[in-house]
Order: sequence, then structure tokens, then C-alpha cells
Amino acid sequence: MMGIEICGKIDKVNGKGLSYKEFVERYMEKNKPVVLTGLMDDWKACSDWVDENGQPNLSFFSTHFGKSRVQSPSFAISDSYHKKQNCSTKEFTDQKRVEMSVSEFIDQWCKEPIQEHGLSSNNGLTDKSVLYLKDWHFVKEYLNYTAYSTPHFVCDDWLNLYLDSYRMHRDPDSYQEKDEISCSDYRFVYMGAKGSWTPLHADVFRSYSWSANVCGKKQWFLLPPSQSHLVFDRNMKACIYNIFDDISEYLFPGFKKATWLECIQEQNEIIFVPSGWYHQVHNLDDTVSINHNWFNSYNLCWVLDLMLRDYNEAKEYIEDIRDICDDFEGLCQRNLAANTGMNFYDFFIFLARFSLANSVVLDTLARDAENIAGIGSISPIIQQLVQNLSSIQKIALKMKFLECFSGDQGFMLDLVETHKNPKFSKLCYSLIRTCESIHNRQVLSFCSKTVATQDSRTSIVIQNFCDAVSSPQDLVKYIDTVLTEHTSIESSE
Ligand SMILES: O=C(O)CCC(=O)C(=O)O
Repeated sequence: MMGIEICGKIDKVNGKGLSYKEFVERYMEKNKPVVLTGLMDDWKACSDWVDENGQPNLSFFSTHFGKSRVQSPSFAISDSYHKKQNCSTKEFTDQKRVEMSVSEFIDQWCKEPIQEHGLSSNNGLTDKSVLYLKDWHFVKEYLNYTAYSTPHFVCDDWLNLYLDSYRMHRDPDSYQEKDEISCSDYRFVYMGAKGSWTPLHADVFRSYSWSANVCGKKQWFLLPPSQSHLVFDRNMKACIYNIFDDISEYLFPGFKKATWLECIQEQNEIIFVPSGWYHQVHNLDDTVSINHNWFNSYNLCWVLDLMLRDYNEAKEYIEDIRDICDDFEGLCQRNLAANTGMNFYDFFIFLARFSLANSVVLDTLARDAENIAGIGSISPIIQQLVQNLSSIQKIALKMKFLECFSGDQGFMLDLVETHKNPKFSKLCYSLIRTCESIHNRQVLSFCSKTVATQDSRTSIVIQNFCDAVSSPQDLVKYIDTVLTEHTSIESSE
């Protein structure tokens, strides 16, 4: 491959022969990519969205989902491999996006069949435009059409689970109704003709992602996080946009030293992209894929690290107006939310609500362990809830020292109020279902009554604590109380 050094391939493993524990130990915990096969057999998307010739069933999309409004970046296909250009440093930019309906997107796609990988009659210097439909919130838009089921390997997804009940960030000044879908979750459908591509990037929140090819083929180039500095310029500000551009050695002195993993992802294969791996992706065929971003106890520290970095950058940027600013910290938090998708307060509220959900479910299961015993051991679920809480506690400990939590922030999470809210019950149910799916146990029927009715027993941990959590320090203490309570239940049995 021109210009870059490929040093290896990515493991391809049949998911049917892999246990969840093996997936965690070999890939999730080690932050190592893998391609999983054999996990999409019963997906409706794999029949409905693919025609008899194995091509994307575009008329099915037009007929059933044609009215959806979507974002589609457009660009010259020759950008992807062949055109020499001087725009290799598009910091903070993505491909230019145009809003259109799915029907319009498909009409355009059908009008412009693409030639071989950008190799056109004039030496690849074609300016033919290829549209790529990205970040379509398909699941949120079509709740009654179950196109696929998330494989259990990748379902411990705190981000989407939380967003099914709450919003991550709502800025009252800039809030718009249309944000409702666009900020609603991180579950997407991508559709692009052969030659469409995604520039080099690491994922939002430094989350994990998984991407499943329902139709078509993708080529991935991945760079381990230990080498991410090599794709930044000498000031560590701008990131390379397209690794196949003619990259200036003066501007990007490290780039030549980068060693990449390459992978061809075939139809019906799912790639797991770990946290902080920079990657560039090319559609080698007309392709439809499903893509989720997510985080959990294994990569939560990546999310905080990114936020700390982005926060320091946001602060540095406006340092010279600190003295004339009424609420400098507030402005930093607003800028952080605008650039990163959430600020420290949003992240903290998320951690606090999620801890409360874990503690309520833990409390219910631990107390009902005897009744549930008939269905087999629930200890893997209990262990997971304890692990979730411990990982949040570690993050809260690091957040204790942040400037934004030093004074009276004027916000708090009322535990009793939160617990009474139906949104919170929904979060608890989803958490239980996730645990069931990961550990292959059925426990929902044993906990649903207590979760739904906010049985007083489930509030014991709350009652033993104070009523509200308003700082990371409180959250650390709250989790301590929950874990101590849990240990005492266990030892009394
Ligand atoms: O499929 C693509 O074009 C990009 C997907 C991607 O970047 C991701 O899953 O993180």
C-alpha cells in the first residue's frame, strides 16, 4: 500500500466458538481489535437490505425508509487514493455534510455509478462526487422494525443504555427540537457506494465501536493508541485527514514511522474497534453497515482522559479572557460540551445515575439471591455490578480534584427523586437485560416488581446514605456505602 507501512493483520474469530469471558480477556480488556464472524445469521437486515444479487436493496430503503432525513457527506472520489492535494490537515473538520432524504440519497446513488476505485479515464483525477450516508439513527427512528440484535459480546453498552432514558447534554440556549434525534443515541446505519470513505479519526468520547457489514466490503487501516502522536503535526494540534495524501515530512515528522494494521472486512463480519485507535475506512464495494459507539467499565478511563485533554485545550484557548469573564469555568464547560459532546457535569450526572441503577439492581438481586437460586448461580451478574460500581468509583476519585467541582456548583442529583422517575426504572430494566444477555441468565422476572414499584427495600442503600449526591466525593462515598452494604449481605448469608 503506497505511503504507509502495514505491520500486521487483525485476528478473525468465529464468534460462535468464543465465550464472553474470552472476548473480554483477549480483546476488550487488552484494547485490541478483532473481526468476529458468525454473529449475524438471524438479522432481518441481512435479508431485507440485500437484493438477490448481493447488492444493497436500494428500492427497499426508498420504499420503507425513504422519508428519513439524513446527513450525507459528499466529496470527490479521487480524494480517497489518487489525487495529490494539499488538504491533508483538516483539523476539527469532517467531510462536508448535506442534509437530504433517504430517497434523494438513493436517487443520487443510482444516477452516478462509480468507476473502479477512483481510477477514471483521466488518471484518477476525476471530480465525480460520491455520497456517503453516515450516522443515520436508524434504531431510534424505527423502533418497531428490529433490523438486528446487538451481539452479546458488545452489549455492555452504558452509553446507549443511558441515552435510551436520558440526554447526555442539553444546552438551554442552543437547544433545538431537531437535536432530539441527532443527539439521541450512538447507533447508526452507514450506506455508501464503492469508493466512499471515512477520513482518519479516533472515535467520539474515545469509545469502543463495532461495525457490521450487512452488505459489501470495507478496508480498514488502524493505528494503535501508542502511535497516535505520529499522525499529528509537529505542534501536536492537527491530525492527518487522509493517510494516502502526499504528507509533508516537515509538517508531520512522525508519520513515516507509523505502523498500521490492515483488515478487509467482508459481508456479515463485525469489526471491534477498541478505544483510541485512529482509523481510516474505505468501502471497496457498495456497502451498508451498522455501527455503534459504546463504553463500559473497561474503557471508562479513556473517556475521562479525553475529557481532561479537551478541557485543558478549551481552557487554554480562552485563557486570555479569564479576567474579564464573569463565569470563566462555566464558559469552559460550555465549550467542552460543544466540542466533545458532554462536559464534566454531564459526565458526572451520568456516572451518578448509572451508579444508582447498578446499586438498586445489586441490592435487589443480592437480597433475592435465595429465591433466584433455582435458575443457577447469579454470582457472575453480581460480580459485574460490583465491577461496574468499582470502575465508576475510580473515575469519581480522579474527578474529585477538578476545578469545576471545587465550589458550590448549584446542582445535585436527588437520589430519592431520581429513583422515583419512570426513566430511571427503564434504565434499571435495560441494565438487567444487558446482564442477562451477557451472562445468559434470566433474572428480570425476579427484580421487575421491586424495580418498578420502587420497593422500599431497594432504597435501603439510599436511605443509609444521604438524599443527594452533588460532587464526585459524594459519589465515592455513596459507592463505598453500597459496596459495604453488599459485603455485609453476602457475609450474613
Ligand atoms: O464505516 C465507516 O466508513 C467508518 C466507521 C468508523 O469509523 C467506525 O466504526 O468507527
